Amino acid sequence: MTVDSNDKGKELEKKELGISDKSGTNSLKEVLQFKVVYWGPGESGKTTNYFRLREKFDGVKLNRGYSIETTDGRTLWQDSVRLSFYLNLAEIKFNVITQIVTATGQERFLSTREYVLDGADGVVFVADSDPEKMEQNKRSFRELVSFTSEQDVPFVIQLNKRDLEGAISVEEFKKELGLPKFEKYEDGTQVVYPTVAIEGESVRKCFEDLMVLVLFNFFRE
Ligand SMILES: Nc1nc2c(ncn2[C@@H]2O[C@H](COP(=O)(O)OP(=O)(O)OP(=O)(O)O)[C@@H](O)[C@H]2O)c(=O)[nH]1
Ligand SMILES: [Mg+2]
Repeated sequence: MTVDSNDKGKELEKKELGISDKSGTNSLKEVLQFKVVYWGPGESGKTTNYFRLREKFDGVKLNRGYSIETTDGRTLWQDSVRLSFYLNLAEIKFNVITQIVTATGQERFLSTREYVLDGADGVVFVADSDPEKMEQNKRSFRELVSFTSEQDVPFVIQLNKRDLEGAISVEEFKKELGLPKFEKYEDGTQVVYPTVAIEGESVRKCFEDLMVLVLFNFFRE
């Protein structure tokens, strides 16, 4: 390479790296950006939800996403991926970028959970259908309510592992958590979303319904 072309190369590099003081034509105002957190007790299926969503929205992924786990498959820090999609609501098409993260359910990492929840625009609470996990479900739910009530963050409740033998009934679960007996709220969202995350059952529906709540909340503010 000659000295000359090397210099030219440097000039080009400088130009490409410079940050223009004019904003681009692609105004950020046209894109709505949100963060959705999967929350719940240890091993209720948050990471499984995350993997199924990543598969279902494979075509709209902005990055590959990551999943940080301990050697025994528990979430150590968080899983995270960003999706870019259109959300259709009342015949209006919204251009949306959503970051999806899962919190760790492990008690000893409570401080990381608060961090993961920071800036959340919506939460999917993933509960476990195992009757023996009811105390953990309740504790985790209380924790979530205390975090979200201050910030008015919308959430939906998912009752996962419906395939388990001896799974708690939806009615009993609602009673334990102090939820209303009816099936749906006036806005059409379900009080509880029964899912089988390992099979991907109802995972997408639950996420989409939350996104609608997130969008409503955004325009209400
Ligand atoms: N039977 C059954 N098992 C499930 C279901 N969803 C997840 N699991 C299993 O439950 C275990 C825990 O799932 P994860 O998705 O890792 O749970 P997590 O909530 O991310 O757990 P932490 O990150 O440790 O808090 C795994 O063995 C999953 O295969 C389900 O719908 N049915
Ligand atoms: Mg996990």
